[in-house]
Amino acid sequence: MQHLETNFALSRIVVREISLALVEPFRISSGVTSQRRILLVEVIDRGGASGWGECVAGEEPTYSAETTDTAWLAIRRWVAPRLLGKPFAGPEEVWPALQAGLCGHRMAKAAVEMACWDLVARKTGQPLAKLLGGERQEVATGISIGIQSSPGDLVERAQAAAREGYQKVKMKIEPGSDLDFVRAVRNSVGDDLGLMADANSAYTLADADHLAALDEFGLLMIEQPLGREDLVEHAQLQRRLATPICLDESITTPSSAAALIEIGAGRVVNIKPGRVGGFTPSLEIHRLCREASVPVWCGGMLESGVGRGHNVSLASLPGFTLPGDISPSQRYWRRDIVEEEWTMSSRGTVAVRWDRPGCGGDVDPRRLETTVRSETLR
Ligand code: OSB
Ligand code: MG
Repeated sequence: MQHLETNFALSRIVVREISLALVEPFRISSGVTSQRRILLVEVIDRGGASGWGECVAGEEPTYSAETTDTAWLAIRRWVAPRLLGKPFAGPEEVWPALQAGLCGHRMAKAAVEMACWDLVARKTGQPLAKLLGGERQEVATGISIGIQSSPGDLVERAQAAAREGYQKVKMKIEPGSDLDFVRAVRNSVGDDLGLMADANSAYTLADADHLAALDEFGLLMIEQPLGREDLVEHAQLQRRLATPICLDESITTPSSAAALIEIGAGRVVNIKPGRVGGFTPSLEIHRLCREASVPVWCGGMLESGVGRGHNVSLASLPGFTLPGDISPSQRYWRRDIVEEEWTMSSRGTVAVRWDRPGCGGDVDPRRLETTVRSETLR
């Protein structure tokens, strides 16, 4: 018999920072990462059930204003005190409690909010995918390849990814490493492989003609060419490009997704639950986009197996019709921190873990040996 009581009250929140080396440095237009400083959050309720979350904030304020350090501060000072001891009827009540009178800090909020969803999934004996309304048995997988030193190096990476079965190859671009790189890859892999480029805000509207030259390569989309606040400029750019624009950094709330739809600032949305404040706002963005027939896919932030489990669970929802940045554990880590590493089939899919409660990423306590600091909030 399953217990389907979704109510809970948190007695403790444990915050941990772990240090994990990427198997290779990951370079994007806004910075390079080789050693991740990952915040893990464990929420424990009065009955002893627990759930895990992962904060996607980076080490430096390059992708967003939030960092590992600001998230640590925000969680202990403002996020945790709003939740500890308070009765919730279900995980969907957490987001409103974190919104009222607490601006921003969405990555910090998301880590805890998603841990609460995981807790309720575990406590009620169901996969997180089910609790979220997911349907898919497996999710389509893409790879995100960092900026390489030459088109030849990028071609090698892209060809290897195609051989491994990835359904989509995303190339990071920036001024000086764009047209020649994308052309070389398209010429080498042929027309059938889904390709896209991600600029992480490296361009301005003055580059519109230059970006329009990407149209001939038949990209699935170009991700976040302009600044995070530049919704209007993205709409202007979209009118000059055949290639669909997908927004990442600019989508921080359901309102920004609604704005994309309303003004045509893009035709695709990258949902990263860790960027928008958690699952409740993610579900709202997913709903808005579905209503408007805007396809969404689940982005990644170089997560460990915990955040990956959350992303896989979310990507099992029906509106996620494009391959996500949800690569297998091995693409990032020599050894992931979860008991069962995430793997990819030769068809480029990752299986949703319908066979167990929670997000599917169960932390292996022995792998927390790289903990740099931890604190129990009560
Ligand atoms: O722009 O999608 C991005 C990683 C860190 C910060 C921003 C981005 C990324 C990625 C990595 O593209 C995707 C992944 O986790 O594989
Ligand atoms: Mg991106």
